[in-house]
Amino acid sequence: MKKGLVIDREAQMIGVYLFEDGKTYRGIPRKKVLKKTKIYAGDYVLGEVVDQNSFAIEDLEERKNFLVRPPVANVDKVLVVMSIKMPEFDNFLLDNLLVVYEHLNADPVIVFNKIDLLDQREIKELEKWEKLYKDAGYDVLKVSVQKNTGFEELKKYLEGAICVLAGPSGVGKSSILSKLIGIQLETREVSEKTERGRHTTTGVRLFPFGKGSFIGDTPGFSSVDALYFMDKKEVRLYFREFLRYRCKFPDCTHTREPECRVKEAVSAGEISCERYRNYLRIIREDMSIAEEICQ
Ligand SMILES: Nc1nc2c(ncn2[C@@H]2O[C@H](COP(=O)(O)OP(=O)(O)O)[C@@H](O)[C@H]2O)c(=O)[nH]1
Ligand SMILES: [Mg+2]
Ligand SMILES: [Zn+2]
Repeated sequence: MKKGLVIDREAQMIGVYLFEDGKTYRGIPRKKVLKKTKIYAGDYVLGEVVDQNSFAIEDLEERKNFLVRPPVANVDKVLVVMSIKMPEFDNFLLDNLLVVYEHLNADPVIVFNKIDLLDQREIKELEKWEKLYKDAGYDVLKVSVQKNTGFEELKKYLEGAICVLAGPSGVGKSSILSKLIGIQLETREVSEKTERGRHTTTGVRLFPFGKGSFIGDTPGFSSVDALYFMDKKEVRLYFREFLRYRCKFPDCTHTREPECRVKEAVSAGEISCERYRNYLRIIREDMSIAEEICQ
C-alpha cells in the first residue's frame, strides 16, 4: 500500500497528499476505515491510487497527538509566534502556550517575529528572553517577514514536520505562513475574533512547503489558560527546566515542600524567576512564595 497525508479536510472532502508523487488525490475512505474513526487533516493514511484523481483509503495510522482547535492530527511542531513590540511581548501567555502544547505532545518552538522593528534597547530585551528560553530548554528562532530574514533557518528547522501556528493576534502568523509557502492567502484568512472562519468550523488545510514540511492555515490558540487543559498538579511536568531536578518528594509541587530542588535552583539563579513566577501564577499559587527566593 502507498502512504499519504490528509492535507485538506472539509465537509465531505478529503484531500490526500501522496508522498510517492507529491500529488493530491481525492480520498475515498473504505467503509471499515469510516467505522473505525473520523479522518482529520494530519492523518497518515494507507491505500491505493484508483484513478488519476482518487485514492482509496484502506487504513489509518495511529495518531501521535491531536489538536482540537483547529482539528489537526500528528502535529510535530507548534510555532509559538511572539513579538517584542506590536504587540508587546507577553511572557505569561507564552508560558501558558508552552505548557499546553507540551501537554498535547506537540513540540512547541518559539519564533520571534518583527525583529526589524527593534531598536538597540529592544534588541537587548529580545536577547534576554532568547537566552532565558533557551536555558529553559526551548528552541528559539528569530525572523522578520518584513525584511525576509531568518526564513532559510526556519525552513531547515521544519524539514519533514507537520506544523501549526499559535500566538496572539497581530504577531504575524498569517504573514509567516504566506512567506513559508510562498502564496498569499487573503481569501482563506480566518477571522480570529469570531473563530468562524470557514476553516475553523468545517475544516483545515495543510500546505506542503520546503522539504517534506506541512503547515496549517488556521492559527492555534491566541490566548489560553493552561488549567483549562489539565489539572494543577500536572503543570510542573511541562516546565522543561523543572524536570532536570529531583526534589525530596517525587510529586513535589515546588511550592511549600522541604528540600525542593526546583526552588533551590530558582534561588541559585539556575531557573529564572520570571518562569517560576509564571508557574505559580498558572497554578493560582500564592506569589509570595517567589518573593522569598527571588530578589
Ligand atoms: N514590521 C513588521 N510587520 C510585520 C511583520 N510580520 C507581519 N507584520 C505585520 O503585522 C500585521 C499582522 O500580521 P498578521 O500576519 O496578520 O498577524 P496574525 O494576526 O498573527 O496572523 C500585518 O500588518 C503585517 O503586515 C514583520 O516581520 N515586521
Ligand atoms: Mg492571522
Ligand atoms: Zn520541588
